[in-house]
Amino acid sequence: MRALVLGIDGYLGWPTAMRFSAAGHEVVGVDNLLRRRLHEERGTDSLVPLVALEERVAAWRELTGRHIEARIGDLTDPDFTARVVSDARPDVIVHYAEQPSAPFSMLDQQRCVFTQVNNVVGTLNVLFAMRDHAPAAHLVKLGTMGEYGTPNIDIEEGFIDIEHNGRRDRLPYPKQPGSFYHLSKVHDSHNCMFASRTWRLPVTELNQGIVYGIRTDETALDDRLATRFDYDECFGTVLNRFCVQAVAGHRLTVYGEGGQTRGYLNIRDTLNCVMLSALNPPAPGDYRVFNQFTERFGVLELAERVARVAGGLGLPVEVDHIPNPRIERQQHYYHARHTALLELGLRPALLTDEVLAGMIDAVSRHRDRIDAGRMLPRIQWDPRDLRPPD
Ligand code: NAD
Ligand code: USQ
Repeated sequence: MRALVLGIDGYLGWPTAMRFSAAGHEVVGVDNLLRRRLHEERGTDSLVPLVALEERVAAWRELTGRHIEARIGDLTDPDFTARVVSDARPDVIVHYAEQPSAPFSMLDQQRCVFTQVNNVVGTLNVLFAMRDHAPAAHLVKLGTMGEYGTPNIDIEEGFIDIEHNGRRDRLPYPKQPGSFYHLSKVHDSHNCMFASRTWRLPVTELNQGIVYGIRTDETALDDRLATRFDYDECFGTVLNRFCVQAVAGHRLTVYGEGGQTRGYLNIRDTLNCVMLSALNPPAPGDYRVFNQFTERFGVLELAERVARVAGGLGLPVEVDHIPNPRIERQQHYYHARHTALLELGLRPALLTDEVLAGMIDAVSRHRDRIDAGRMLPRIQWDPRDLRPPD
């Protein structure tokens, strides 16, 4: 395959590009380095040191003899996006290139508008570029489980059969997202579904849960191939944050009651799911949705597991309940179907104590880079709840 990876410099994009390249596919990638810029702006940084994108690509070539072509540019620029898609002539486009942080999108009006414009306009430009230059290409678009929210009924994979006033139909599953970021993904989903139906584009939407993990087969080859690993309140996801907090000896920051239940998956499974989707494309005009996670956990349950495993490694740490800066249900029903990827052949890498110990160990190697001032959240969903920073 010729694969175009959008967001190649990101947490998931870089390991994905290497995985496709390792499997013998041709890879072109695009990034505007937004994620690195936002960290600079906020004074935060990846726990794992990162080399520049061009150095990553050069190291990959030096170590494997394989070439990845990386292009710097912004998908919100329609001419750039059209040029990239036209030049790359992709069979598959893996689209990660968005602003992925819910707290960042809730910071203020400017960050909210930026997130929605960046994500929605970028995706629209990709869809138009496909229509004009690569209508047979398969779009694998990263959505998120958070699009569905936490309804009091089972969550299906994208669509639900509904009977209403004696008639039946299969309709898009209702969306009740919990942040302006998650809303941007809902808007994307609608645009992708419409473009797929209207222009006969094959589209797979991967409604992904929360990703954890630090290593893949390819990132482990050399320090220069490492992917980013964040633990600040904006860009760090919860399990990655808990592992860093445990190593730093910081009380684990469970927001509120901790009954918030979500789907989770190992970064290794993100790569497997994306590859399985790419190798099994839908027909032209088909828009399908896969829920991409392997296990569900409550936040308190995760914190308690991290504390237990860290304690066993000689890192005693306590679990703390701090006021929840988000507006979200803290005790709720959560049961989401996730069988489509299993049926395609996914063999999940589950979160065993051994995996958790491996993450904590990998984090420990960079303990001198941990900024303890970055553990407590300051961004409030409702600014009337503003408290002075600790
Ligand atoms: P990331 O920020 O590390 O990666 C996204 C990359 O896209 C960054 O390198 C960024 O610079 C680039 N980018 C953003 N806007 C761009 C633009 N307009 N033009 C060009 N490049 C642009 O984020 P991630 O954690 O790797 O997430 C990747 C995707 O997966 C996102 O779409 C996110 O919504 C989704 N997702 C992530 C998770 C998770 O837990 N990490 C879970 C579910 C869904
Ligand atoms: N949480 C804590 N303590 C913390 C951090 C978070 O209790 O220190 C709680 C949050 O309140 C929330 C849950 O943990 O209930 C998950 O938070 P998160 O920051 O790990 O994840 P979220 O904001 O939902 O966003 C992340 C990614 C996003 C992706 C999403 C998948 O940043 O890109 O879309 O996970 S999902 O949640 O399934 O929508």
